[in-house]
Amino acid sequence: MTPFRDYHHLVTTRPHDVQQVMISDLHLSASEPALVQAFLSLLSDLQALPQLRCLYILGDWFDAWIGDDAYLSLSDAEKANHWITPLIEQLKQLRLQGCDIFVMHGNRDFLIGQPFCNTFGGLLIDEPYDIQIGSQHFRLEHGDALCTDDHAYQRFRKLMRNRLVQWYLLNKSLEKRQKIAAKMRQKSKTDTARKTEFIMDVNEGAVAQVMLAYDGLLHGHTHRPDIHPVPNSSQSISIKQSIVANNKDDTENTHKTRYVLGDWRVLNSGTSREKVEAVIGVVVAEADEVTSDETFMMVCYTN
Ligand code: LP5
Ligand code: MN
Repeated sequence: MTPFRDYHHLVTTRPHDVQQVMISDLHLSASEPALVQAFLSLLSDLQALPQLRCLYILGDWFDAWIGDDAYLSLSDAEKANHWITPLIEQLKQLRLQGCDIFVMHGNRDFLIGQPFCNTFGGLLIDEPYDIQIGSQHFRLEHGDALCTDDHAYQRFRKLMRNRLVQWYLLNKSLEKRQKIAAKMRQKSKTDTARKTEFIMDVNEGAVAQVMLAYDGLLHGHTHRPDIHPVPNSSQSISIKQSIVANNKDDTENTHKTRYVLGDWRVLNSGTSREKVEAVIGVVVAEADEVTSDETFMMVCYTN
């Protein structure tokens, strides 16, 4: 049974409670119109939420981003027919309604710049990004930096995040950049086919380390949506002592939580009505108005 709640339930029964929404790994491209449509549907749903104040896009919004100029340098006529333009229009509308839009880099779109985000009034944010949800301190990140067992990827990441390398790449023509991106995709495909699932997941030690200062960690990238309890290492010694002393395991209060957002999936690819599913994060106001607290939950969004 899925541990995630149904998103439309929230829209129809608790629209006034939804305050923030977190998504990642949409991998949007011209070649997957069903995903683009699903994102537009989500944006239209979000516009109907009166209390929504933040939308976070936590990386890999696009399947491959070769530079803002690929879109920004187009003529008005070209932009008018471009698949990205309706997204910008809907995001602009959401922004006008008072919702802040935060964009974080992923491993596919690390070249997104603030100039592109300016087209809809969004803000490019660095990872990790800290937010407070109720009494909980959350860390938001894409998730690829936590996959420390994937040494080949970490070397590639370090290179791609180097400012000088990015400057060098961005100074190449768009055609050349398209070719480089295609080569990278091809190499990544052959490499990932050979890597084990374990290597491509987050490293538990890396997670424990970054979570020392947080109550919750929220990331995407691994395409394994789930909710994981993480042992609270600062308390683990005293818990063990307490278990030994009292012969009772009071671990209930001793874990933090790692939430993994899902990638956006076309469920019935090739059919006339393709359905998309995505596990997203939602922050809702608690029913108790006295505390005016907020809670994070993972919900399944379908269109
Ligand atoms: O992407 P995904 O989820 O399948 O796999 C990732 C890791 N792969 C990547 C590489 C990207 O997919 C490449 C696409 C980027 C396109 C846009 C950028 C355009 C910028 C350039 C513009 C000029 O991130 C994969 C991980 C996996 O997640 C799980 O975590 O394992 O890592 C790899 O596969 C890395 C490889 O093992 C090593 C590096 C391959 C790239 C070599 C480049 C050769 C081309 C040079 C051309 C001059
Ligand atoms: Mn990713």
